[in-house]
Amino acid sequence: MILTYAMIGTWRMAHEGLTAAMADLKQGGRSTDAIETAIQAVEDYPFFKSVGYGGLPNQQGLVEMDAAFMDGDTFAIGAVAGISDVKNPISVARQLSNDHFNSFLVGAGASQYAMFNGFERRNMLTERAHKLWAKRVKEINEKNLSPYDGHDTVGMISLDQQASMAAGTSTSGLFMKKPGRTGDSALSGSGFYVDSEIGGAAATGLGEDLMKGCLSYEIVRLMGTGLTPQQACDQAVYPFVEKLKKRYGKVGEFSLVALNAQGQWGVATNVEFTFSAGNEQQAPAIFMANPGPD
Ligand code: SD4
Repeated sequence: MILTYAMIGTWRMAHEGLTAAMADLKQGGRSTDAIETAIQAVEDYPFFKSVGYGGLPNQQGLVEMDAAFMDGDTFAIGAVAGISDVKNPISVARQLSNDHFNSFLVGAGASQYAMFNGFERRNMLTERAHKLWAKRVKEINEKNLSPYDGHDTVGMISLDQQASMAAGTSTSGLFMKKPGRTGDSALSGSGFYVDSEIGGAAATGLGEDLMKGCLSYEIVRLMGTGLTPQQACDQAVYPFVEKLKKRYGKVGEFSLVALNAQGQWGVATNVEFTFSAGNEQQAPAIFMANPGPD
């Protein structure tokens, strides 16, 4: 059966934005708008500590964010990495997707673009995030710990009633990262990918390892051979996790979500993982996925 609209998003934090965006999809809203508004809601909420306002700062106490937007009809992509002082990185990424040149901007160039193009500026460091950062700095110094602890991305895929799909991601990246460090979330094929004729996928987890496998693209490619989203997630993710363990010696946390052009979804993860999803048949809900393969 063909389901006419659907969305999936990583983590519990996706749920409210996704639920509101799905109500628009039900009324005939477009996937591109659904992705932007749903991710904006996550960016704006101060207590999601790894995305947008209230996000986890880098080593120097500055919130540097990565975000990307992809239109599954045209393959247009816009992305920013290491952007700061901008309220909604996803909206900057979406606007950049309209340009054939200069569609992926980093660091000061990305922040300047946002400023010159009238995007709302905001100091994204909340008091709470600053306290977490100061506590972590103290712990690292006292106990000689690895600084890298804590990171999550909101990644979403959407299908609308016109059969158009879109994808987006947004994150403040790895807590205590070095200034300028970029993960997978802004990288096409690694953090996200979508083709309206097939489906889309998005990732969350340790970007340094996720980008070794280009797993979002691989999931879409496998769905294109006729696999269901769940089969494609299983076949792309678990063998690669094993390969990395064997050949690289270790592997970070990986969770990927996928949605196909029929509105069915799938998930693969090597940690306990929550996600939000819904389609025409099923109201948006929060699901829990256990580390696989089963
Ligand atoms: C990154 N993939 O910057 C992001 C962070 C993340 O769960 O998703 N963590 O590496």
